[in-house]
Amino acid sequence: MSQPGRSPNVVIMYADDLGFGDVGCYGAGSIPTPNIDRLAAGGVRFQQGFATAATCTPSRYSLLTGSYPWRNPRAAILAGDAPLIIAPETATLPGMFRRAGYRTGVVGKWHLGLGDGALDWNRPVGRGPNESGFDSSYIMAATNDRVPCVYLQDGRVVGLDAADPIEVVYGRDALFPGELTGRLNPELLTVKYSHGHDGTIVNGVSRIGHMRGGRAALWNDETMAEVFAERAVGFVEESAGAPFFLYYAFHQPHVPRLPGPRFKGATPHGARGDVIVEMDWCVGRMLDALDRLGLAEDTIVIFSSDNGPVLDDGYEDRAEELKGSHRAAGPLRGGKYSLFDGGTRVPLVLRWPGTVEPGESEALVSQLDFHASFAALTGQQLEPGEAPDSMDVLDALLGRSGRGREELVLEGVQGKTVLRRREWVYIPSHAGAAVSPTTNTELGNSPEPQLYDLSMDVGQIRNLAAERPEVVGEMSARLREVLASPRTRPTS
Ligand code: NG6
Ligand code: CA
Repeated sequence: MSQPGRSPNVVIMYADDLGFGDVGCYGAGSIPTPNIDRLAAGGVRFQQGFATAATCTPSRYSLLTGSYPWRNPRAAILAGDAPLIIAPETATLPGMFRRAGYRTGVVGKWHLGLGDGALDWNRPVGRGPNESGFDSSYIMAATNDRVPCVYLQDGRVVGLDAADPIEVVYGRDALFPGELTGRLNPELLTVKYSHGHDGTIVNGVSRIGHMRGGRAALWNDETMAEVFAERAVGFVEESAGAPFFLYYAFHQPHVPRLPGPRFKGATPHGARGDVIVEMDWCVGRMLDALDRLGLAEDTIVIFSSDNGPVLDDGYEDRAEELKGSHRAAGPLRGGKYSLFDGGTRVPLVLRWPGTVEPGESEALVSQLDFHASFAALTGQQLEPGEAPDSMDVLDALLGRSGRGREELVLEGVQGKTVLRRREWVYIPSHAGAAVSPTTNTELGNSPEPQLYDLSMDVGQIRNLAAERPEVVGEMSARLREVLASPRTRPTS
């Protein structure tokens, strides 16, 4: 039977490629993030909060469906014109909130695909956020480095001039006649690319993919933070009075990093640091709005990131050169794309003033668990097959218990997985480069199995696989079992 539920508003603010060490409350000394720090000071700061994967689309898929990403072969970094990867019958996190009587909205980065293939951007694009449980949406389709560089509101491109239709095509050689690209017109670039990103030039920056037309609808990278903040705050203002769920997905600090003028020079680390300060300002806008509307005590605010950090992700913005002593992943090894913890262990803060005691938690929790946990909070039973891997760790999320999960599967890239169990991390033998030649990230691939004891080796330096073959044997059998099972949440 359902328990009588509560219905606080829930706002999830979700950074893109922000590392475990990238904000003040997680140890960054040279990137001022007063708003995220204020959020953390009033809430629970998790030391072991995880995204499910080391890249965006898989992590977001898990956040919104309560399923591990490796269950869906299409949950991999998507092109900007990819079809929606959330199947129509899938129960989603916003759908669950909607069932509980919430108004639901998404603002910011989507990157889960739109439509069913062969998209026409000049008409309603078909299936997307509004068909996945959100009552309203104001998004970018994919990433800020992928075309089309336009906003979509409730499935329509914003500000499109019918006389200048948009066309989008992916494929390196699929140039439109006369199109200006990074590859052929590098003299036009204000930010140069270091790898990939040699397609259509928009605002002096070449992107992945090719587009033409839609000129009146093109976004301005330097005002994107304000545009999304405006919409996110607007959603809260319009919803005040009924419970709401807002998924506010930032574009920072993903490449290309183009802060608004007032954030340029905010840190000694160049654009990467500066856009983190800009993102912090966005967090502040949201917290201020909740205060102004008298909603702070009725609202659970979560801040987290979709995957770990990367410095050079394809543009020459000097992130590596200017990093100084800043360690984007903090004490963790690896970063975005990595099987090591730097790929998936991210800042995770939850605040609910008056209900949740501020503090720090060592509980192992995953973004995967929001679905079952908030279903429990709002007094709902999950339907059969709903959120099959999401666990109710509400007590841990609300800081009432130090016990979260016992085990968690983590994904690097391309469905390569790792098993975390209590203090142990087991990384099976995986083919591929040890270090990415383009991003310079330690990927965690090795022909040898790896085993780390995080209780004494948070940096995953000392491989204990040879010393502890019995742990390797158990964990490898368990990982195979989990990967083969249709659900990992116990049914009772
Ligand atoms: C990679 C891009 C990278 C980034 C990533 C997706 C190249 C060479 N690299 O393919 O720049 O866009 O995809 O990032 O094109 S994510 O955070 O959305 O997963
Ligand atoms: Ca990301």
